[in-house]
Amino acid sequence: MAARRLIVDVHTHVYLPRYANLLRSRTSVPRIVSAANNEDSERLLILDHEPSGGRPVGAQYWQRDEKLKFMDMHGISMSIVSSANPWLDFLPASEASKIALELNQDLEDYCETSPNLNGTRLQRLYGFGLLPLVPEITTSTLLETVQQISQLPHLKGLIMGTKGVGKGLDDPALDPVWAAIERAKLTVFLHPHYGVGGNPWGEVENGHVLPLALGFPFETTIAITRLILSGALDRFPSLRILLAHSGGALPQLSSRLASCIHHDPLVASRLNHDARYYIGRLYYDAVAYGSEELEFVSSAIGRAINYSPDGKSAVDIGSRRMMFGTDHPFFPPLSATEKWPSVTENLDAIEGVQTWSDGEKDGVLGGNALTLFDLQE
Ligand code: 5CU
Repeated sequence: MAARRLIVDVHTHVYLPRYANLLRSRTSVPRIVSAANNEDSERLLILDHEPSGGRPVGAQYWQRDEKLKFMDMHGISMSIVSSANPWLDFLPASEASKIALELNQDLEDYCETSPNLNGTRLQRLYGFGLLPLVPEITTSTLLETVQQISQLPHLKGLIMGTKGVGKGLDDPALDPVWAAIERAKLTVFLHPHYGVGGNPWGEVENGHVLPLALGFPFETTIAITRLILSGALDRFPSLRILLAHSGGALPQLSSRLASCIHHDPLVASRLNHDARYYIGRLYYDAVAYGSEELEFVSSAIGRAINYSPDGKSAVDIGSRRMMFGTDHPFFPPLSATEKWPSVTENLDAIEGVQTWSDGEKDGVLGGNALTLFDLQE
């Protein structure tokens, strides 16, 4: 019988009970509303123009047992769980700083008390903490929160949106935060929430398709490109950033980006490397739903070695920087089915990459995450 592969999900979310209660207490978006004071009828409103009063939400979004059941159903051994968007973006600084500390401790408890991975000292759940990244927060508060996360043994990084403290990820005010994250060897999971543009170039209603399929990945693309253009990846050469949705359009546009930089002395003078080098400095989830897309991303990552001056800080095997994810509890099946198509499509996509060896597929399914998050038995 073939050995069962170890599968680690690096893109899986939770609204911790404390956060869900915060959303329930609100009268404007983001919020959870209940039509009849009954948990089954709750609806989530987080994006602009949620259809028909929001989407149904329930235990999948907050209960740990449901996460573990979902993992068991899909053969997922371990998950690195992160709070779902929009995190604390809508809170004033004083509230955001307090609840960030509380949520980080809640997530540590959620992971620490999770079952062991069979026959090992590892747990099945680890987490990404969060920072109170809102306007008017002080740098010292951000640094204290980085410190808190680094001392919680089951938190291996932090999830971050694209706004920084209101001026984007290329805001020089964030430099001490990047430095602290780098020192603590935490991984930043960069994730979108706002999308790009509401309804440019058309007016026809398309539900959530445009914001989720295009707006989310384009938002990530712009945010990480700004960070690259600021020279931050040169200033913080060991900073680890994991990009949601396989890096959006960044791998596809990286040669065009390199050419535009080359023609613009303002930016070119800021950077130590060709833009294609930085593609190999980043990590990517494998939430792309297609083998061809995964293969392309891994080849763009692998190409970075050609632009690496010392051959050290980039990998030539691009798949080593890619990791399986599900986006649970989002994209549930539309009708009763045993497994979620959003998960099986991503598993099939990894299996179907023609140029990856079995060892590379094992890496993307789980081994690469164990290495990145230092989860050795
Ligand atoms: O379906 C959605 O709205 C989402 C979301 O908000 N966040 C996410 O990570 N995936 C899907």
